[in-house]
Amino acid sequence: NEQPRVIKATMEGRVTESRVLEQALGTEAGDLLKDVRHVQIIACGTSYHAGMVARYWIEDLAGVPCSVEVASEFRYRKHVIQKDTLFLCISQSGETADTLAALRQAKKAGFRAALAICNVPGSSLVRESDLVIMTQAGPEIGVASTKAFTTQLTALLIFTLALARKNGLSEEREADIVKALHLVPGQVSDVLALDGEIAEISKRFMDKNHALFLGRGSQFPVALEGALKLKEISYIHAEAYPAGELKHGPLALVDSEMPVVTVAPNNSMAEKLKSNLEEVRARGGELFVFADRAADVKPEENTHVVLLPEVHEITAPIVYTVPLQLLSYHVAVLKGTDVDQPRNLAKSVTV
Ligand code: F1P
Repeated sequence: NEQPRVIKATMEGRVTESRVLEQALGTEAGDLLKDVRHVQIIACGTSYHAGMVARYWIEDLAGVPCSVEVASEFRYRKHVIQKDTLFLCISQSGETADTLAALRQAKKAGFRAALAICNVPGSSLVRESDLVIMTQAGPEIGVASTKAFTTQLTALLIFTLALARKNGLSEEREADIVKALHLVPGQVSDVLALDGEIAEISKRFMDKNHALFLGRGSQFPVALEGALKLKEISYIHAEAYPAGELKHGPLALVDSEMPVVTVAPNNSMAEKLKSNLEEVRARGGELFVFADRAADVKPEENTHVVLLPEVHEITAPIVYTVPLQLLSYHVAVLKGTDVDQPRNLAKSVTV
C-alpha cells in the first residue's frame, strides 16, 4: 500500500517533469557512463527479476548490450569482464552475500564502474560501489520484497534514461517516458483500489497445488516475480514462462486443475499473447488475465479478467507487478500462512 508514495520518493530530486536530471546518479556519473559498452547486472531473488526487466529497457532505450545473472551462479564461474562494462548490482539490503561476492570478484577483473541500486544507506554494497541510486522504499517488514521491487524498477528506469541520453535517445522519447513515469504512482493507487476484486478471485486458488504465470517481453520477468511471490508466501508451486514457450513443453501441464495467470497489457506483444491464451482455453485451463481495456480480452467461461489502468508500454512492468502481489497476499491470507515471515526464508541472506 505504500508503493505510490515510495515510488514517488524514489523519483524525487532525480527527474523533472520531462527529463532525468544530470545529477540523478551523482556528480561523477557523467564521465563514468560515457563509454559504457556493456551492462552486467547481478542480483538475487526479487532483485534479479528487477534486473531482468531492466535488460529490456537498457537494450531498447540505450542500445547497450546487457547481461543479467543471479549472483549465486556468477560468483562461481569463469566469466569475461571487459573494461567498458558497467557492473550493476541490485539489492534491497545491500548485504546479500552472493551479490557482494560477485561484485568483489568482478572488481579483480576490472570494469568501467560499479553501480548499486540499493535500499539501505551505508550498506556494504553502497560502500563498495562507485555510483549509487538509493531506492526510497523504507524498511521492508516482510521477507518477501514488494515495495523494494517497484522502487528498484523506478531507479533502474531512471538509470536507463541517463545512459540512453549518452547513447542518443531523443529528447522527445525521454520526455514521453518521464511523463509516463510520473503517472505510475497514481496508476498503482488505482490498482490497489482493485483489492476487493482480486481478493475475490484469490478464492479460486484455495484448493490448487500449482499455478502457471505467463507474460511476454518485459512482462515475462513480472510473471516470474508473480510466481515467486505466490511460492514464497502461499507455498503454492508456481512457474512462470514467456507465453511463447508454452507450446515447447508447459502446455502439457494445462488442465482444469492448473490456474494460468497472465499479465497482458496492450503492448506490441498483445496479439501473440492472445493466441497463447486460446491455447490454454482450448485445454480447459482456468485463466486469470490482468489486462487493460485496450487489450480487448473478453471475460468468458473459465476466464477472469481484471481490468487495469492503461499504461505506457515502458512503465507497464511497474504497474502490473502490484496486482500479482495482491493476488499472492490474498491467497496466503486465505490459506492462513504467515505473510510477513514465510517458513524457511530470511530477509537478508548474508552467508
Ligand atoms: C535478495 C532476496 C530477496 C527476497 C528474500 C531473500 O535480497 O532474494 O529478493 O525477497 O528476502 O533475499 P536483496 O539482495 O535484494 O536484499
